[in-house]
Amino acid sequence: MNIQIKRRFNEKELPDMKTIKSDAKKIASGITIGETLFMKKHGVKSEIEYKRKMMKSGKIMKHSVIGWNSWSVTEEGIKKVYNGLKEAGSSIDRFGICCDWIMGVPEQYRHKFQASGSLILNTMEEWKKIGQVVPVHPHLGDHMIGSLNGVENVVNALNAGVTSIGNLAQYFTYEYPGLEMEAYRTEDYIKAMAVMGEFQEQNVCIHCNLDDGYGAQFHDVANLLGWAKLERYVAEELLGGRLAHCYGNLFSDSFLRIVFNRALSMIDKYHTPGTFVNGNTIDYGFSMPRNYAALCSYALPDVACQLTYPTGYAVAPVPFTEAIRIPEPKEIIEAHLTMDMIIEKAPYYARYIDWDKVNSDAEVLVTGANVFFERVVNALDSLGVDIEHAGEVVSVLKAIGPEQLEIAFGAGRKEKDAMRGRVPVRPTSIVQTIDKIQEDALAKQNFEGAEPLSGVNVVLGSTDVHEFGKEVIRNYLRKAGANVFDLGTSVSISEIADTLIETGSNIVCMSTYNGMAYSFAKDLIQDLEVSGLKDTHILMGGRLNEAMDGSDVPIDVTDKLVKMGVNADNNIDTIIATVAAYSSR
Ligand code: B12
Repeated sequence: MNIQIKRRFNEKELPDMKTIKSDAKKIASGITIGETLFMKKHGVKSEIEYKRKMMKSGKIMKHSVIGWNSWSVTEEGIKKVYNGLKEAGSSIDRFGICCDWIMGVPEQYRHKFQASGSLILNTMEEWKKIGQVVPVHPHLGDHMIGSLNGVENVVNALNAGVTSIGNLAQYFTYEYPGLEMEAYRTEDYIKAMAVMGEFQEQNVCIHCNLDDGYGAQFHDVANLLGWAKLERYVAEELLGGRLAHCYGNLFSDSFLRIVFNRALSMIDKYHTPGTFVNGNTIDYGFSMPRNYAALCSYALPDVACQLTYPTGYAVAPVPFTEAIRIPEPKEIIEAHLTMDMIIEKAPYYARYIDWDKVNSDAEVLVTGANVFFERVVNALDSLGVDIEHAGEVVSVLKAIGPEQLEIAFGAGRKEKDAMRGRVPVRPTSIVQTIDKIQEDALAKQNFEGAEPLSGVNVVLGSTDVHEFGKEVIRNYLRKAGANVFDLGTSVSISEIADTLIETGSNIVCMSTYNGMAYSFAKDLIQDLEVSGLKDTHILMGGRLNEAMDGSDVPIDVTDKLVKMGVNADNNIDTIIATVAAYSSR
């Protein structure tokens, strides 16, 4: 087996599972699940209990992501959304409170990181208030577990009455540049899940958004489902928890969404209600009428599926401004009112959908997923990994990575010329979407056989976890003949400077999405000056915004970037001409 394992620590040095579990038991004994206003209103002790009631009564639940940058703004925003919906005769069941990645870092290291503009709970008072503002379930999806601060976050969240905590997926894809604590992180990760496992009977669930982790990087949906099964194996069989999945951001094929929903239910032996089906955010762009249609196109099948097969997944009306910036309360309300109409009309569609076809497509995925799962587990075993040790399993899977897993163990038939050497059982939507963006951009260029960037060295990276913009730019520049040095995601400024020196390049292309375009550019320019690289040309693209001058949401900083000398055209169609003009060939 030709597998490269990029280990960051020796997994055999992790404490054994008995120690992890007994630590978790001790920690759990000091926790009392708090009572939220939501629990009081609905007479339940957990969100899952509520979901089961709603599933029985055939009610569709609704979810919104809330991502403001301070507790006071969040508190006020939550009230505005709740009251605004109430006045309009509508409602919301759960808020996905989007915390900043800083929440995943222990207090003593936080000064080393730049906040990404989402919520940071600074005091115990703020933690306690999460469930005491309005009677809506507070879901903590991001940057709780899988980070460097999982156990502490889980303890605080459970004490506050939060009974769905994530995000299992982020262990695999989110990084904390400059803090190399992978062994610590892995132990903390599995311990945090084991603590939640202690509350399994009280219906606490471990949340995982598949699209936030390695799930987003598979090309074949069958392997993605097999990956979901691996996650279940770790969280449920090895750590005693209950896993609630979430997916959807990257599913633009409306019917694949429901096929996948059915398939996920088929591999869920404990019948844990899912957290939510996220909206298809990838199709959202800058045209509001198109975004409006995007919502309707994904929401109809999502609702129809929940009406026919209630599996507890809340549906998510994504605000129409999704591709521009973090939404304001009124935009969240508007999207809910649109979703309400969809919920009203979905029964007409549900009864004409060919559910036999949906279920048989789902079964095909399950068959593929089982193949992938078995192959991966057997391979881990033969590589000497203790497959009963959650920490060994997750760290080695992370070190192998989705690309190798898919190439070596994918369910698809082998074929030399296929992407990753296998014909997907069913290709993922994201692969189709990215291919289309690239094809459209290339169709507008006419290289006439020549490679306009031949011999040009370009350093490329993304400031954060978003990689698709970078991928498209990389493939595009390479097609034009450039030598692209791709530094990957969450790139640090020192890596950029080092690579510029090593490659002799004078061009940096950075994708940035997390609302830190200005600060990143400012720090980069300063660092390049200090390193004697001030003649470097910087191009930036993605979402060129940042919360500045007291603003709660990110505002466009294109002009500021241009003033600093950064090329902020953010345009794939002009990038070749721009790079050619900058090149010092
Ligand atoms: C996919 C996605 C994700 C995926 C990323 C998966 C992955 N492996 O890349 C996941 C789910 C993981 C994710 C996570 C987050 N996301 Co996100 N995500 C998106 C989404 C839906 C699509 C972005 C994308 O990839 N588009 C596809 C690319 C190919 O198209 P494009 O962006 O238009 O790129 C074009 C141009 O911009 C340009 N371009 C891009 N880069 C470059 C570089 C150069 C040099 C040039 C010249 C041009 C250029 O060329 C491209 C092709 O035309 C957007 C919403 C949206 N619809 O845009 C939110 C969005 C970008 N995410 C957002 C946020 C806030 C986050 C989180 C911080 C949320 C959180 N608190 O956890 C986390 C990130 C956490 C972290 N630690 O970094 C915000 C950003 C808000 C802002 N800045 O105002 C957005 C806008 C959603 C929103 N409305 O809140 N996200």
